[in-house]
Amino acid sequence: MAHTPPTASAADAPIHTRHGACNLCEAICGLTFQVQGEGPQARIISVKGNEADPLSRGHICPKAVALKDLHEDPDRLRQPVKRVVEKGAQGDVTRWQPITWDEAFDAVVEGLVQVRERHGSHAVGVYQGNPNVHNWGNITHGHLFFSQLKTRARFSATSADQLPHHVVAHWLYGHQLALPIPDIDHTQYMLVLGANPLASNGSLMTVPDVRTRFKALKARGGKLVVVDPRRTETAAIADEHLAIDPGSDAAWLLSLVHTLFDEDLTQAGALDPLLDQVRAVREAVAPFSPEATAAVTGIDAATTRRIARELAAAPGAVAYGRMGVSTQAHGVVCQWAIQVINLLTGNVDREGGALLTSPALNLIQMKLMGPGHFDAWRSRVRGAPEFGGELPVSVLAEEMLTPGRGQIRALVTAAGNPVLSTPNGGQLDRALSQLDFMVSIDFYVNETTRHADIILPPTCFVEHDHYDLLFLHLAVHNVARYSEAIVERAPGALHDWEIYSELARRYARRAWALERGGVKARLSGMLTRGIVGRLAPHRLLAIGLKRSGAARAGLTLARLRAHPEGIDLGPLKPSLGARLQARGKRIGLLPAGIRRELPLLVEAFTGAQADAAIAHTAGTLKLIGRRDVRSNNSWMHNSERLVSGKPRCTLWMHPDDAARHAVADGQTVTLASRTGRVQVPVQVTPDIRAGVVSLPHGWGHGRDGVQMQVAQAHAGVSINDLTDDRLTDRISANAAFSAVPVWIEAS
Ligand SMILES: Nc1nc2c(c(=O)[nH]1)N[C@H]1C(S)=C(S)[C@@H](COP(=O)(O)OP(=O)(O)OC[C@H]3O[C@@H](n4cnc5c(=O)[nH]c(N)nc54)[C@H](O)[C@@H]3O)O[C@H]1N2
Ligand SMILES: Nc1nc2c(c(=O)[nH]1)N[C@H]1C(S)=C(S)[C@@H](COP(=O)(O)OP(=O)(O)OC[C@H]3O[C@@H](n4cnc5c(=O)[nH]c(N)nc54)[C@H](O)[C@@H]3O)O[C@H]1N2
Ligand code: SF4
Ligand SMILES: [Mo]
Repeated sequence: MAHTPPTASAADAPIHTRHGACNLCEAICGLTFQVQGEGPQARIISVKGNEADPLSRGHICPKAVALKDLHEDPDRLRQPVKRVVEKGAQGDVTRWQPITWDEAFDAVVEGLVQVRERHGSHAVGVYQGNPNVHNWGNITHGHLFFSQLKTRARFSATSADQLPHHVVAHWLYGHQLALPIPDIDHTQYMLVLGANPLASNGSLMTVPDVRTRFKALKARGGKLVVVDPRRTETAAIADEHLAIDPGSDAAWLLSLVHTLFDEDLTQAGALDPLLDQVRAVREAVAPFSPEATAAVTGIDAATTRRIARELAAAPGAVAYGRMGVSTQAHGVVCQWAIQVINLLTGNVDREGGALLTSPALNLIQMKLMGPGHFDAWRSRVRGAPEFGGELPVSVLAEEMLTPGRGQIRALVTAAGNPVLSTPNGGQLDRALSQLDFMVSIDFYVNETTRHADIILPPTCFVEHDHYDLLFLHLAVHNVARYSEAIVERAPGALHDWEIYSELARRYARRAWALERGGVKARLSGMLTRGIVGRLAPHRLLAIGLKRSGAARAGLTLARLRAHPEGIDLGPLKPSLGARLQARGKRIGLLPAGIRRELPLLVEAFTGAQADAAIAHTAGTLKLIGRRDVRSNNSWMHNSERLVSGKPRCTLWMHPDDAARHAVADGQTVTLASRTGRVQVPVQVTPDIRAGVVSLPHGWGHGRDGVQMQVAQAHAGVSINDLTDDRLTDRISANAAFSAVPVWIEAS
């Protein structure tokens, strides 16, 4: 059903039903809202799962209802603000002064242009946070502004997350977004490493209602195996749980590949004719027998060999690894090995294995997203490689703190909270306070944006329309879904895309003389920005559907509007082989970056060094993360209903470790690392591997100047005050959040 037409907006005003989606996490559940009244005063009175949604089938989690809280949150900024510091008797007092949009845009452009004029374009940095990929207006219009900054200092949450997936997809399949998605609804065997979809609702696997899908997998005789140092919600419902030692997954995965060769289990299936360098992989993994790596992984050789056999024998099996194996020292090797396992067992591009999706608007096929490039340049201070034009966020603070040409002196943060979400956030916090100029596009004064000179607040999710440009590429079932805004925005409020459009326009005018290229190139840039900038995302969607051929097949914007619950486009089908062949491409199984890396790991994973490393870390604990279904990274803790109940920011510790450190359940300890220390209550539980402790991320709202009252009352501490910007994936420099050495300090 489409929007019911507006009528009145009093307290006894009629109630309307509106269908939309939830954009908080990758599950993108279909929602049904009850809205009372009309116009900006309308109130959301209920949020439920939409049973008619072909993907989410009525699923919902507690966070969806908090979309209403976000809409009503008195702490949410509704007008641009400027930070004013006044000298008071007790020291400096910071005040946020409301300003007009006109003043705000001019101040932002002026602040950025001045830094660029004085220090060069790379002195202006950009950090784009996670909601950028959940809010389509940022994807359609953000680049109009950011591309003009002509800076290499581009950063995003990608390098605190899934970067290794993109590097491997780029190497193996020729495109950063060519990510085969587990066919969870048809597989007979699923090996899950470092992911907890029961809490996260899936990632790089858009899978609403994952519990029901796992149940169905088991009901049809399939098997679920979870590899995680913690007995997670997902591990608890699995057939088998292997509590691996954090950070050692690469060794274990290499042993699985080793076993596939060693026991003659490879059968590459339909993609076999496209595979190159199979023998080279066989040779490269030869040293990593399950017997040789067992000491490092904590998984005995017989189990490893059995899992390899089970994977090879199942009629449709898939290995899937996410955060826990991405954000560690060997993230790229892990993700590479996972693809190799799926390829060598014939499970890539096979029903029940891992397949590419067929979204109505395919960013790869339409060439709207580039294939990616790796190591085309490196960061100034540490020499970390770029990927796809972005540098890893682990180097952001040092690029601000280290003097010299190219030092970052101004920053734009867009829908991100890097103080709480990036490694060694405490250092970044200090670095932000030293910038010459900072602007944040965000609706909260939070741990990061409190450093901004200007904050530009966009509308919130229920106030704008939505088409999932990205996550429909990652869904376990093909659907197309467009939904209108649920409630009308307040007068004068701007959507993210409008903010970018206006910033792009004003920046181009002011920075005309700084732009590279001749007058003609600059004019054509202005023309594109002028045209695209004025087209709302839904107009671009309509054009995209026409260009992609989807409209000809009946998928017009009008039809999508008529079906806000979504249109079922069917299960995943093999297409990767055909797409590669069409481009004359083959799959080189051993990319140069991996060929160089594996020999360097032999000692650490199998030799005397492994034993030495184990002995060396004996005095410390290994820190890992944790997600809870009621949190959403760092920014939904201002909803009372999501933070009520027992505090969740606790340190999980195994009873053996608690006994060794003489720590009781509930006791507050000081946990320290190279980068910082926090005080946190301990939760003693057998559901974590001995020697490992776990803290959730996204907490730590107690910092001065944060203006989120509910979150501050449930502050918790930030795990990223302990994680380390120097601990990164050896290949991509992605943040390594897993297995950070920490210790308990005597208090
Ligand atoms: N409720 C909720 N849902 C979310 C989010 C949220 O914050 N809250 N965030 C969203 C985002 S942005 C993302 S990217 C996804 C992430 O989705 P997931 O990848 O499913 O995220 P996690 O729940 O963090 O799962 C990571 C798991 O890895 C384990 N782990 C840690 N270290 C290691 C290791 O060295 N080896 C192995 N094998 N396992 C390890 C942890 O114990 C944890 O269970 O979730 C999304 N969904
Ligand atoms: N130790 C550790 N650290 C982690 C992780 C972990 O598992 N462990 N997980 C990592 C992962 S997977 C991720 S994705 C990152 C997330 O890292 P970030 O993206 O930096 O952090 P978020 O908490 O998602 O912050 C989102 C910000 O966007 C704002 N926002 C929300 N919606 C919108 C919108 O529509 N428009 C605008 N303009 N702003 C909006 C919010 O107010 C908030 O300030 O954190 C990473 N950090
Ligand atoms: S699982 Fe929850 S947060 Fe994620 S999309 Fe669905 S309702 Fe929203
Ligand atoms: Mo993420």
